[in-house]
Amino acid sequence: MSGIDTADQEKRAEFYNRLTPHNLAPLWEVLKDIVPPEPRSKAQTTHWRYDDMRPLLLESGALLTAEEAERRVLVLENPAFSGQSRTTATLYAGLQLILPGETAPAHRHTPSALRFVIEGEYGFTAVGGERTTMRAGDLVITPAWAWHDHGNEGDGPVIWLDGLDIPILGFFESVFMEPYNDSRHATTRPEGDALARYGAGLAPIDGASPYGLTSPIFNYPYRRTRDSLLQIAKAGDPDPHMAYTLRYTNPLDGGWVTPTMATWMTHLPSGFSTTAMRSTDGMVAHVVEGEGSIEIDGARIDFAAKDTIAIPGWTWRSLTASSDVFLFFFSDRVIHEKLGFHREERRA
Ligand code: 1HN
Repeated sequence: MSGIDTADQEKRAEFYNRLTPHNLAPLWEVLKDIVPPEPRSKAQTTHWRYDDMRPLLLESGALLTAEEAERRVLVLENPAFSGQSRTTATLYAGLQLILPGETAPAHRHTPSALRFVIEGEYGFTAVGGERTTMRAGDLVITPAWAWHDHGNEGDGPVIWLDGLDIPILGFFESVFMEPYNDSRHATTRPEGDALARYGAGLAPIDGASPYGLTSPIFNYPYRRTRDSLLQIAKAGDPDPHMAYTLRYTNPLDGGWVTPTMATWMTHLPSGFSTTAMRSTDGMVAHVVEGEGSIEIDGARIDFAAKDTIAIPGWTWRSLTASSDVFLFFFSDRVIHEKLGFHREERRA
């Protein structure tokens, strides 16, 4: 409030002081901050280079086992939220390492999780009694409250990007977990069962969704995703803003694969640039293949394969590919849509 004289200001300040012991505060002093004309993300644009992270992650592998750590992960912590295990305002991401022969013990928790596989051949995740082998580029889902453990039956390190909705559930003070009574959950179905039942344009004629609000498919293989993107690239020009983009879907309802996190993949052919757009959802971008750059509110980041970038909500973003690029994204868009405040703008 400007243009008031000192005496009035002092009167008001004195009034505010008398409000405090009553646990009261004047809205008019903060109204413009708590409800601004445009969303203002507190998150910072942040770039994690795989070349920097990988040696540090492997160093952690010499310091403690996956069993000791329970989950041996380096959190991609946004500098705006130091110490809070947040990558964007609402999402958590981390790089997880499993060395040959190790087990990340079985447990379950209220947060939903996704894994985007970066390297390694013989890593696996078991979800609710079914195992899936984790190959580079695969999207693996662990639904809320489903038992899951991870292992590595190869002879090299297995590394993936974890994405969880922990800060969202944290806001609702609903984060909790339970350890399983054994390091691995018993296998009750053969590998590939879920993909056969739900991932072939088919679904069981009887029976409810086995994981409620989460997709019953828990591995979306990169081979299929990549093939689809290359196939649609044959059929027409890339969209000016989205290039070639397909979202991962829950086959039972056509919606997003988890109740909180939206996931999609974008392919930019070499030399293509997108026109700037912005949306309210904060996102994490991971470079699967290729090199290029992303401009976020005018600041340019040059990226290489396996890098990860935090993109705050409501920032203008545009992409340029200097080779054929494949980018994996996850964001809190599901929540924005469900609560009716998702907004998007595209520059002409
Ligand atoms: C978790 O359970 C996993 O299952 C990864 O691999 C990261 C971060 C916080 C809490 C639980 C996993 C996690 C996590």
